[in-house]
Amino acid sequence: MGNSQIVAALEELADLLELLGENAFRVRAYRNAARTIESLSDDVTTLLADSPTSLTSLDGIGKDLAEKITSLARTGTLKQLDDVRAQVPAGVVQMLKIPGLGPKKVATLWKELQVHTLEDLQAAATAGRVASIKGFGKKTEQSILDGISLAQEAGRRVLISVARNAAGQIAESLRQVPGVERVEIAGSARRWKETCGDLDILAISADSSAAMDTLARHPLVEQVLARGETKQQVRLVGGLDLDLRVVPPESFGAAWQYFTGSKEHNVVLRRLSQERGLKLNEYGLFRGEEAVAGRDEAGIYAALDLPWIPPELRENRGEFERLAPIELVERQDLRGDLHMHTTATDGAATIEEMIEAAKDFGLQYIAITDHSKRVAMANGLDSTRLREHWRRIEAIRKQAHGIEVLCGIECDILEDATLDLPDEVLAEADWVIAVLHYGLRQPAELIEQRLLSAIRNPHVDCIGHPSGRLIGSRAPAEINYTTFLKAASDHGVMLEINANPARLDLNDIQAARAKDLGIPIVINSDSHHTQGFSVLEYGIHQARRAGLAPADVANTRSFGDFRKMIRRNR
Ligand code: DGT
Ligand code: CA
Ligand code: CA
Repeated sequence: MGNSQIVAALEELADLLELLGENAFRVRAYRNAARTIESLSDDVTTLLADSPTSLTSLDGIGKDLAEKITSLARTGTLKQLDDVRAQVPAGVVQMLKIPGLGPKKVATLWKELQVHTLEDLQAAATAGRVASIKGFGKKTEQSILDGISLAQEAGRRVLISVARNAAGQIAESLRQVPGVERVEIAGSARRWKETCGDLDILAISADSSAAMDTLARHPLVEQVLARGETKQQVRLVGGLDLDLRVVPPESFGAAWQYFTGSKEHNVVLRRLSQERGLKLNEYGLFRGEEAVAGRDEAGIYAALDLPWIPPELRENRGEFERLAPIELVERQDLRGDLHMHTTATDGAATIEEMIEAAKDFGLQYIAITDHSKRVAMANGLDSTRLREHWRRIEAIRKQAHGIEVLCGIECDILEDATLDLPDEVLAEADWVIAVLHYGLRQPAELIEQRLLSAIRNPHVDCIGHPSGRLIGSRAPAEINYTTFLKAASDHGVMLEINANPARLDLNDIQAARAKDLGIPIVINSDSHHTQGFSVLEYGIHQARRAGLAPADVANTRSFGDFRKMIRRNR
């Protein structure tokens, strides 16, 4: 077993023991050991090969733990883990994925209510039986109900960042294999869908078995699920599956098109083929026995009188009606980033460091937008601290060359629909993003009131991450997008696509509606450290999925032009 699998096994053991009521110190010892292994730069297997007793010299690892880790590293199994797994139903383990439920609470639910599955728990909560347990109120019961559907999804789909990362690493190592001519990512990861169910990779190779051997041995691969002549399916560490298909060069384009999907897009494409007396499948586009296209993707679209359609648009959401060549925004088009944090609130870098990092990233202008006071756990700014912060930014930006810096604020829209800072302070800003952080579960009418009153405030320039969702862990606020988008359009308020891969908020569908209404979109990183700008890529692809051209994205403009578009400057 590799280190990451050992870490996962120790974590699982700690969770299971805690569910079984094991002594808290023992449980913590396993978790600490997991952290220690996680931070090792060497493989445990290598350490053990050097010296069988080397593990006990590590922080917090005694003889007993060292034996367990050795067993995991050498045999991939641990008897104790198998024993405790047998004592805890799988459904109870799944309950740990419900946001806000730790092992202690789950153990209580399991014991008190005799629930063994998420469905059991859902039924118990619906019947009000959860709220009747000591330490669980009505509120907890409701949040359990909300969380169950998230828990049911968790583990099934991963964020696009996780998917692209894993697929990218694996594609890169396959490209190094002798005989491999070409490797490409397909499926939802190529379409940059916000979550992916599994990964799909295509290769052209004279020697498919060499490629498959390499995949089987890849450090990210936990298990080979199936292997044939042209197809291999593996499970990655963390549970994501990956399909590798080795295809001949003459049908690569057809295969890439087919396995990129989406299914819905492919259904239409097949119908268009049939209407022309052609047959389309993953081997090519055929008239009778004769292949009319298949080597490259563009050839297939061309044979059907279509422009090549960018993968992000292949969802059968109107892409077949767009006859002109499609121009979508690209990473290089982006010149500014209007949402980031510093050490003044919950960022990890100073104003100077963020400016320097933004410049290194190639940005021409930024806005520093720390939190307002309501976000107390992030040390949010009140009027006095905010004004001091702005004075500091003004002094620093005078010294900064080659980049423009706006004095901004990420201002909370409070639960009562007022803003977290007084108008006269907001009036002094260069740029105000208003956001919902708290009260996301309010009824739709209240959410609507909050968003509309923020938009009606003349000092608000932009609404940030409108729905507040965290993909897979926090449900979006219930927004009436019709009135929300109309108001933004009427008042000249920009809307953000927050590029954090767990947010991607606006989502693709709402961003497309915003475009139709002519609302300028800003794609922002929401960086909290100097490496944070790289997520802009995810925002760009979400914008592409929404069909946004460079002209639809305000921060593709020059600084001068962007500044003129800001509501307060018009
Ligand atoms: P995912 O994995 O759920 O995030 O989504 P995809 O789109 O990657 O779906 P997946 O992995 O099941 O299949 C990859 C592509 O292969 C899919 O987008 C389209 C194509 N495909 C798979 N099964 C079918 C099918 O039954 N009919 C058609 N037309 N295409 C299919
Ligand atoms: Ca897939
Ligand atoms: Ca697949």
